[in-house]
Amino acid sequence: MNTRLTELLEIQYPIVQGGMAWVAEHTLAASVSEAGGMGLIGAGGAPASFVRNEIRAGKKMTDKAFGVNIMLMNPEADEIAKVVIEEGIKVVTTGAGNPGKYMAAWKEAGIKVIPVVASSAMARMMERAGADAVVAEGMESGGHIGSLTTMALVPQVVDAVSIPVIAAGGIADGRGIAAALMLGAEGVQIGTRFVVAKEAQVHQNYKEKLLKAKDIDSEVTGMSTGHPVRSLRNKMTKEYLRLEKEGAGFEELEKLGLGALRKAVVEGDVVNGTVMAGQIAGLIDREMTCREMIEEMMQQAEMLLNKGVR
Ligand code: TUI
Repeated sequence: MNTRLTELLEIQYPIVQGGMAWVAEHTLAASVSEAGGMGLIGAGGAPASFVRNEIRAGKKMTDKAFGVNIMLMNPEADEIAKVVIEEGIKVVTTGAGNPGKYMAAWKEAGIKVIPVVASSAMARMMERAGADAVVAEGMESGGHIGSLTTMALVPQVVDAVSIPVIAAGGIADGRGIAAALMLGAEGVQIGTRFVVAKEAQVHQNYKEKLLKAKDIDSEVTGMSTGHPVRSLRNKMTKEYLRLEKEGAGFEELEKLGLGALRKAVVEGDVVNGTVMAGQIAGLIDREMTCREMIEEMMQQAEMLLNKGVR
């Protein structure tokens, strides 16, 4: 399937992998790119040196291009912005902020820049700043979220800009991909489903919690701090929400959140850690390789788009 996005990124399928902190390491990124999508290493909250090592490890696994997602609240975002240039990365997506100040240097280096946006105003601003495409990410997504749903956000962003739009949030199968294309998107970003990819170096406890999750099992914490985060309900989210209700301060809440994602993804503590996942987790019930996932999703999407029936 060809869209302006597949042309822009020179990929076979219009599927971009979410830049998930801790989860999106070089093995996952290389596997998604090898399977014909655009894999990404998620910088998350990691130091620039860690990101550089991940990039180098990814290059050893594949000759295909993969990108880097830069979470802009990372204290080392400025250094990571330089690392992607030095390492010859061709695609950068950004999250949780405005990447405007890096845009000129990235464009100069020939990098395709794809900011994640949560509103049409932000999409327009990014287009003016030189973005090559945008990811319109709805609040069905896991992790840090905006306030609009994918269904409402995507067509409004599509109308607001003329660059390609990538839909994200709540997409994990061919039906979601077909629906996103119907809304005017030219590609999709998929996160939650790739967490349970066979290649994903994620603790088995995390994968199992996600595989068992039902549609109503995610919760949004951090509304009061201005950093809303969607994750699967557990002791951690209950405690966080209780503290928020009691009016706990920003510092106390941030302290509770700090390191909690790593605790779940790497150490497998899915009770006290943060198990970020999107609302579509309920649809995902088995581990598959990235290639199996991508081929199954694209086959289903193409059948729906060609025939208009399920
Ligand atoms: O960034 C994400 N998802 C993330 S980042 C993350 S790491 C983290 N861990 C704990 C607390 C906070 C973050 C986990 N998941 N998605 C992309 C995204 N970006 N969603 C929403 C936005 C966004 C929101 C507001 C982008 C820009 C924006 O406004 C920009 C501005 O500053 O004007």
